[in-house]
Amino acid sequence: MSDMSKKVLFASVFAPYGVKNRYAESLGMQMELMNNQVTRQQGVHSPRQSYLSFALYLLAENIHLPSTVLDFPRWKDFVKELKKGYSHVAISFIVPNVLKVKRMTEYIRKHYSHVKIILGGYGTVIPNLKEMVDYDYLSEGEGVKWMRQFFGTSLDLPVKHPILRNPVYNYIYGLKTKARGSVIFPGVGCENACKFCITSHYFKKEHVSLLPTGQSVYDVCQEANQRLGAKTFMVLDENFLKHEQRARELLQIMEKEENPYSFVTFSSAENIKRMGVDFMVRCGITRIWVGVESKMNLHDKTKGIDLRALFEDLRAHGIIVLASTILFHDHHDKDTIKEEIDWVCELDTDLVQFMNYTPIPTTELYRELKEQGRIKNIHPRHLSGAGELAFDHPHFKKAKDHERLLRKAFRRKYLKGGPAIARMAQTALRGYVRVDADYEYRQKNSLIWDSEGRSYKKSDFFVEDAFMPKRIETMKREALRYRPGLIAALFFSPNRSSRRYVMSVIREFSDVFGRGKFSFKLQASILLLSGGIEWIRIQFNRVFRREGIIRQPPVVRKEYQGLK
Ligand code: B12
Ligand code: SF4
Repeated sequence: MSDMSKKVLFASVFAPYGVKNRYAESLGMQMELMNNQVTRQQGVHSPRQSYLSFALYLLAENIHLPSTVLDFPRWKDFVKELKKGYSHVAISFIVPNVLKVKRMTEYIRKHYSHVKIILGGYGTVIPNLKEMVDYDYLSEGEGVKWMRQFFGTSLDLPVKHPILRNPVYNYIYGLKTKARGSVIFPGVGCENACKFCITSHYFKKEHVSLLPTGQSVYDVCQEANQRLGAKTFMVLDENFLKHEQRARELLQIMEKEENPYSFVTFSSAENIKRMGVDFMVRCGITRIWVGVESKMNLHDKTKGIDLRALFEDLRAHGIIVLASTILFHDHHDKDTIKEEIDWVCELDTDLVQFMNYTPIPTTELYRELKEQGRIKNIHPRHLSGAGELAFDHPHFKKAKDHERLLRKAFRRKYLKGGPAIARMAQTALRGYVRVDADYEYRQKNSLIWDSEGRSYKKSDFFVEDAFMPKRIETMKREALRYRPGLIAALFFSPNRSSRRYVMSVIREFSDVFGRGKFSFKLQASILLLSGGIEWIRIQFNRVFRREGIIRQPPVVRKEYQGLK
């Protein structure tokens, strides 16, 4: 087949998501992060966001052939798209969506027998995939290199990063707001090799760099800023701060250009500690996802670290902390699992992700449990981390308990900590106040930023820090963005302690910014009203035994001419 006759369709699995049917489950399968896995059980307070299937756009940008990305298609969109004529269909999928892929490939085989089918993504780890799904090629691990090799695109070309608006949608208290950010994926995989971690094992316990330098990350920020006006970025790199040189260079360029972008990213506790909170604030990290996993400190990344103190320090400097933890370790029984949940809640982070321990094929955990004969015969469609355990647990045998305790953990965090939105508002506000005061102090006392030592040090003469006022301005804006939602947070609070807490945050805002202008009061009233409508809709959904409103991302279709 000549290049002239080749055209690739890159597709995600078809909608609906988070709806139980012949092809997938509802539990844990919404196309949303916050509502599905982080602020679950927070009802009307849960921010609602959906993200694109990033790999598709990245792959389409990096081959020399023409292609189309079809993201979130409904079945009829997929069928219609195939009629446009493709030589290859490349599908990205994760394990629990395997039956959707099966349906897609069966349809292609039946109606377009000449089309070659390529599968990629984490779903490819399913051991007996070939018995379930009929495909031609399987791409395991990093996909850009694989695709370029497969289609004969030069491997010497630098990776072209897609410029994408993120999230796809954004609702706060039921009100649709404009998405303003973008997304960057500087690398995939992680060297830490925690035994349960599929994102490490999938890339052979290595980190594969896509944007290796601070300059290359900054260039993507610049392009996204020019094309979309984006100033904030979700950075999908498992351990962003581990790559010290890149992070430092990124900060140096932002300082030189006096152009402070902000980032939401992931890092392990050891790397946060190493890089330090001062560095993170300067670099504009506004939210960090940290795996704490268990109070038993089973993983090297948390050993010897006082997590509570670390998180307190981060929050005091305006960095919102999302701690993720695993339920149903072997050492968990009906008492210790509660202690573990309480321990995570007491870490007092803004957000917590709870997930059931899930042995995904190819991980060390899977191998260990397999050797012990403890892997249960559960269909991959159930491997979402929110349902029945896929292994025989010494103390929890009933599937109902696996679901129930996970749900309870989310509820506990909500009832103890109050709405996440109020906590994030408080962190952003306190950070702005603190960082501003620290800046004033440093300027008065001639303390200057030492890039090498990643800390402030005394200088013999005064040096103006022209960058920090700009950074502080972004922090102020961030804090103010949360403020209008606080009245709704108060009104829909679940209990008296939550109401008291939200009220204290409202007062803190008034102390810093005064009572607020008319526009703020109008926004707060609108959110209260839209929150009320959302609340009624949630109750209505509960009548039908759904946890809440299940939203679907819109179909996204994008054509690519091919890399020149
Ligand atoms: C963003 C994300 C989401 C978004 C999904 C956005 C979307 N439209 O799909 C949200 C938050 C909605 C989400 C939801 C879920 N997710 Co999710 N998610 C991620 C996350 C954090 C990043 C994925 C990403 O985009 N990375 C950036 C891109 C560039 O990298 P990549 O996807 O790895 O792609 C590279 C290669 O894998 C490969 N590749 C990928 N696809 C293809 C296709 C082809 C044809 C080829 C050649 C190559 C290829 O090439 C790419 C470049 O190298 C990963 C964890 C992680 N850090 O990777 C989890 C992850 C993918 N999610 C996972 C899971 C389980 C879920 C959920 C079930 C909920 C949950 N329990 O976590 C739901 C399911 C939703 C659904 N209905 O499908 C698991 C998958 C495990 C598995 N083995 O299947 C992961 C790995 C998290 C984890 N550690 O458990 N998720
Ligand atoms: S540090 Fe995080 S990303 Fe890295 S291997 Fe451990 S769990 Fe996975």
